[in-house]
Amino acid sequence: MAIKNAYLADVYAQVEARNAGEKEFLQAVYEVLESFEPVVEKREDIVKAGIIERIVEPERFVQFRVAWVDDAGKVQVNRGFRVQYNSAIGPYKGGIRLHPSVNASVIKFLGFEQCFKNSLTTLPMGGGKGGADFDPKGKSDGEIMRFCQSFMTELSKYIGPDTDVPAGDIGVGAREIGYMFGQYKRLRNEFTGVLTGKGLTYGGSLARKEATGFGLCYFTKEMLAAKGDSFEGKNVVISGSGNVAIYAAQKATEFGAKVVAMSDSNGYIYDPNGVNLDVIKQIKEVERARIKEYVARVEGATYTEGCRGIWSVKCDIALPCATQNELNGDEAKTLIANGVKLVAEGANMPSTPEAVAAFQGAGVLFGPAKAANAGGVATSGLEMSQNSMRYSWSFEEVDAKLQGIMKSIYKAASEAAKEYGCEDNLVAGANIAGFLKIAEAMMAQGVM
Ligand code: NDP
Ligand code: 2IT
Repeated sequence: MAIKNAYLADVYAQVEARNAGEKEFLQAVYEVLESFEPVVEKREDIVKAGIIERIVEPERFVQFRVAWVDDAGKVQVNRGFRVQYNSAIGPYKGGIRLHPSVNASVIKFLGFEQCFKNSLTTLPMGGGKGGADFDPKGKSDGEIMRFCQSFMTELSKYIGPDTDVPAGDIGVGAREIGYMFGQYKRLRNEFTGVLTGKGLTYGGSLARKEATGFGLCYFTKEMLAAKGDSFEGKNVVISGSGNVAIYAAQKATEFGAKVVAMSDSNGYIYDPNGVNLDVIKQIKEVERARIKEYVARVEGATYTEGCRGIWSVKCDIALPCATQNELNGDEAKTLIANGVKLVAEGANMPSTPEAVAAFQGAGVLFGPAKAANAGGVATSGLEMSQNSMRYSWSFEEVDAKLQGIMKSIYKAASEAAKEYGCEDNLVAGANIAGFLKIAEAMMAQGVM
């Protein structure tokens, strides 16, 4: 597909000129603008108010030096980022990613998508994202702590519980959030809900750890139910073996499916009997080791070097839960040839545009990240509510709210797709539904 509308093509050309070479960011913007053609035709008021020109430009972008001392006494320098993308409907909200591939383009694509995702959750959260090109792999606990403290010393100048509330993403879980929270509290002399994904002893929410993976399966369940189908008896392939992948695997299994393959950046395991999640959790959450270890502990499982090979494993449902552009057009065609019926994105932008087009062209049900993985940030929103009330809900209460939110996201995306003439296209539906709420808020608040 291409952007045919002249006005949208102009907006995109401007974005391309201003952000030359930022390929992930341009990819994310292109996909969204492409789906706005029916909106531009229907909503002259939005065009007149310059909403689309404004929404593609972040409100604020900060880049900073993060210096820290490693265990050998050597000074290390990383580059930190925070993009505060859009605050029309609430304080900036979005995760922090620690991975060597992090750069301005990656942070801006994630921040841009976060705005629409957060809007879809129905909760009052604007969009933001942050991170650093720090590689947590092989670092000692002390090194992780010193990095997180240095990172927060600078980040603390820009965030706050009513301004911008970061959380986890790749490379950032409860341990890193703990160190960052501690540093913020110390710097500000203030105990507030400035971060989400906190530990349960200091303001974290039950079910936040599980929320993205569980939410992905709740969303997938809605997609299947709309076609009179369910998880029962399906073979599922899940890429990654981090926070999102593990809890997606757990819920898919609870729903009666069999998860036959999972991966990390080195390779993938295949287990025809269905993955043993206790073993995966032990390897990944406790030992922080490689997934390769699995085959030494579980009989009948095999390991293949190279993570992309996972898409050659035959399955009914594929849930990419690792990283952006991890599933390309050729890999999509392999999945289709092997009979895949549904793909839902746990990671952010895991499917390339060619892959998305292949799935949609072949009639594979496709659940886009902005909608399908919104359960994590939605539960972060619930953590913020609990922090404001100085109260905690039970696991069951949070999980019930999460299920309700995922249902409403599915409904909003599928209804918007229908209303704007692209029935069954959840990519367009999620983009449009998420956008319209932000657009209304921006128009009400005046030009800024
Ligand atoms: P984790 O750090 O817990 O796990 C990431 C997983 O993806 C690991 O298995 C990792 O393998 C793999 N991975 C990361 N980078 C690459 C890469 N470049 N190539 C191949 N594999 C890679 O992160 P999360 O599970 O939290 O995040 C996974 C995805 O889900 C990301 O796209 C994130 O943005 C998205 N997401 C996360 C949410 C959350 O609440 N955590 C919410 C919504 C979306 P290895 O260990 O070898 O690096
Ligand atoms: O991509 C995402 O939605 C996240 N990493 C979660 C963000 C959050 O604020 O919980």
